[in-house]
Amino acid sequence: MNLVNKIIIKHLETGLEKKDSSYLSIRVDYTLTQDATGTMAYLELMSIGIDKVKTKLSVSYVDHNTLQNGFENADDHLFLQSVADKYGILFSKAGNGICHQVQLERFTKPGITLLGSDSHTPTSGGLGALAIGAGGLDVALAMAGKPFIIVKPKVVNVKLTGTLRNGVTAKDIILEVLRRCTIKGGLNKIFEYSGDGIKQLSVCDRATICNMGAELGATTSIFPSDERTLEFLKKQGREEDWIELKADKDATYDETIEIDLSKLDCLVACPYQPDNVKKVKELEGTKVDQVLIGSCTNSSYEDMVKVASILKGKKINPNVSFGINPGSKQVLAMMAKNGLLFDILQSGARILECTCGACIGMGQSPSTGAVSLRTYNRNFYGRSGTNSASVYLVSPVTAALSAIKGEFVDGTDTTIDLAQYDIPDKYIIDDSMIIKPTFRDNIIMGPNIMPLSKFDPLPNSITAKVVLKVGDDITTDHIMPAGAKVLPYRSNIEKLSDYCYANVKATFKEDCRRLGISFIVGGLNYGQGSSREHAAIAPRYLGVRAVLAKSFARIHRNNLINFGIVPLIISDDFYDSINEKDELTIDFNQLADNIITINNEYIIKTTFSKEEIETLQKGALLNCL
Ligand code: MIC
Ligand code: SF4
Repeated sequence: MNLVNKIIIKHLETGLEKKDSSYLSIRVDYTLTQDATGTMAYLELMSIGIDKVKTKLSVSYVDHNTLQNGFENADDHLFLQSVADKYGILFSKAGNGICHQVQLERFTKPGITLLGSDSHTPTSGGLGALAIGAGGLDVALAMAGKPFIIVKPKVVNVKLTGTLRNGVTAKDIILEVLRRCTIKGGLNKIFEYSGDGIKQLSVCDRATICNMGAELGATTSIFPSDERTLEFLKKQGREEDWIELKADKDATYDETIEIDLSKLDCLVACPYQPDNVKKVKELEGTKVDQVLIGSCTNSSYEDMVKVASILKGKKINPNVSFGINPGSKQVLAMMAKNGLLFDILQSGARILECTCGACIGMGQSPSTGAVSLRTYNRNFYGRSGTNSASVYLVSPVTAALSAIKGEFVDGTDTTIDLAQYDIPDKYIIDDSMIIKPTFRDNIIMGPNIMPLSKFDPLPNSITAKVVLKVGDDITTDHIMPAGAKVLPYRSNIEKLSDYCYANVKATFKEDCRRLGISFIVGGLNYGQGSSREHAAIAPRYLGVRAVLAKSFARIHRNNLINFGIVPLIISDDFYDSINEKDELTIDFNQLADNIITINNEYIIKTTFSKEEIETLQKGALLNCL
């Protein structure tokens, strides 16, 4: 048996007797939320009506909306803290760190299941947990004790052999997986890492790989729990959380990929997708305007040690704006104590908060037409806040070297032996910014926090026009942009919907309003990227009742169903035959039998589960509860 199946079997809600079902119902041990998705998730939790959470552990983080440019975000933080207090949830204050980094450091244990309202929840797979990203409502339901349903995944064995060359890092490994498998390649798959090559990877390296596995569209990624895992947990003072977990010697997999690490180069994901991967060498000499190090992908203490050792005694190129977000208070405190912060500051860096920051467009937008090198995981069009900028994703080693030279430099050009900088003897442990609940019923709701929208049931048939036709790989950032201006409205759908699809079609909201009810047509991998359910709620609020696409990303498909938008998979020919403004009649009379007819002739055989059909018919999952 492989490792994934070992954990799944321990958490199966319905047992193995449902072998023929294409869905699995999994018990959720832990949950996490962050502030940008959390406000909605907790409004939903409140409407479900439980006294306290039923999970073994739930944590609410504040790490995204920390630019308090007006009262809205600060009000959200208070709301989240008061909800956590009432329902028995730990509350990680702003400044304590990025959810995935803190979760890894302080909470995740090997073998647990974790559901998080953030697509990079799989970061905890680096510690041998089965960690899955989902929409806020699914996480709210998990907190209320409901299992989480996934499509039975295919398990892909990623076998790592050989030893990385100096300057080549975990980031380059995941970029290689993305180059080979693409952003569409992971749908309903779990990537399980194995092989001798994993021994050289620390838990933080493994977390980098699992984190960016989200860009494959995968359900999650996971590493075994071994002596490196024990080493990490010991240094976090959590030795007792360790168990050994690995695949059986004769384990079988649905697919296998082999990567010889000794042959791996430093890689870079070019605009505008994380799988548009080239060798850094191919871009050498290209001028760089901005370099940012951080995000939940590459902000661990180990990453910072490598960066500081490269920057020590050097100055950042005068034409480069260089910023750094340590992943957590623990990381920053250790940087301060061990002198790294001094070396980095002296190099000319701007030290930024321990938050998501520029990764979600919360400040640091690059200048017009700039080339921005980031250690992050997403380089989608417009995500940086500057549409004309080109964002490239690289390792911290490549980023630091490039910041000094002012142009792309390959990580292997470093003259420093990076292997000598390994993990510290002990991490600094101080959980004082994690607030324990007192179960007081005193929810604080600022004026920007609006009640949940109400959604009507699905009619038997809808005749309406196509409001928008888009191509392949539409991200949820396209559908519902983030950034400092928009994020404060995550709990105010009416205001938020002003920005829906705004970077794609400026008249989208107006057109939706004029049509009343409408449909969207999309290409392959519709809704990839972020887990934000707002990318379903806002279109639904504007009257969109079905999305017809060639394929859907996992989390977004679930979010669409949860909020009563019917996701329909169409053929290439049918896609080619529909245009914007076309009128379609979609007949839902046989939805219960998984048959949908368009214009009386085009028949779609859907694969909705019984529960999904009920949700769609009732118009939203909350209507079913
Ligand atoms: C992201 O990286 O896109 C985010 C912001 O963390 C999102 C969540 C959100 O939109 O709030 C994610 O990855 O799910
Ligand atoms: Fe935050 Fe960026 Fe990670 Fe999303 S990808 S959780 S915005 S750091």
